[in-house]
Amino acid sequence: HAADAYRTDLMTITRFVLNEQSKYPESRGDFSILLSHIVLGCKFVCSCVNKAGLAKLIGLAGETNGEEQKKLDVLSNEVFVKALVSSSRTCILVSEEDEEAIFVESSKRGRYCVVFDPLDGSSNIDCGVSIGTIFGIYLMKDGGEPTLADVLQPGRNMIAAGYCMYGSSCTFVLSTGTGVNGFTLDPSLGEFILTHPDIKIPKKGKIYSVNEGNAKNWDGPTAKYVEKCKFPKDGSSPKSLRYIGSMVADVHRTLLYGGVFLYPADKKSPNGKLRVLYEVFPMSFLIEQAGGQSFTGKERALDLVPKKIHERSPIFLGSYDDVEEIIALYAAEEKKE
Ligand code: P6P
Repeated sequence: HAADAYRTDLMTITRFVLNEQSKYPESRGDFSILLSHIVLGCKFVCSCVNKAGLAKLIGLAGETNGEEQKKLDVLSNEVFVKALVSSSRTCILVSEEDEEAIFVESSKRGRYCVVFDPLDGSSNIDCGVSIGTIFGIYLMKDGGEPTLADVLQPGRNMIAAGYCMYGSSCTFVLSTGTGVNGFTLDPSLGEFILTHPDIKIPKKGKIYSVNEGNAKNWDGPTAKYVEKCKFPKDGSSPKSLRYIGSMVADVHRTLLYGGVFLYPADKKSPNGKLRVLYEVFPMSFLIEQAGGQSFTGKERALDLVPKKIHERSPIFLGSYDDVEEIIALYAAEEKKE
């Protein structure tokens, strides 16, 4: 029985990636080494986040108990930057926490460019809501000196993307371009074990996920779509609203249960709120690899070509058929103009 097999034949993330690598005989194992450093960072952050609740008592990261302690998102960022640099497989890092891109010193340089949000949704830590690390990986465009052009590539050029969600369990979801797989941390082993092989998002879902508090500022197509979710005209049941306000948690639910997650543009923020490189692209990559789609209101999200490393974009991602309805509403609006 499959479950028994895994129970004794532990498919760890390391083994899984090495299996993947064996499909590319010319591969020198660089990606496996890079990923193992990302996984190390996630294990460390998982351990800190789980203690965050205790921090008030024992003054761990994120809380001040007299002397200044680093905030958890700053600490997480330092852990990931140091882990990625020490892998000697990266040349540029873009972090949500750093205004400027980090160019790795030449003696420690590799071919990969990693864009990441070390602790997305960190404002939710104090109330125990799930938060996460989100990352995307590009190969540098061509040899020679790394430049910003190596990270200002469309999302479709990513070779891998994933997130690690720190919630009731620590779940690592990864795609290297051939489907999506989920791994759960077994704290007793300190290993991520394959628990969600070959994740596929349902073609249509019963959930919509958006911050309804912004409804006053939505454009026509978004307002029309949400209205349709609440008051369907075809006699079908209304969709349920689920909004956690932590992108990793909302996207993880969408990936597993189906439905659609929206962070639309609005009058106050014409490009929405979420960042292209390390929120929109990695989540869009995963959703497409799981059979869904992701749209910006104008185009396929992965076709966007970023001009700045922290630029934002509206995002509508999830079940293929649900996003198709949103695309049709924006197309109809386009025709009117
Ligand atoms: P709002 C968290 O701050 C975050 O960056 C994402 O994780 C989340 O999806 C979004 O912002 C929530 O934003 O405006 O609904 O609170």
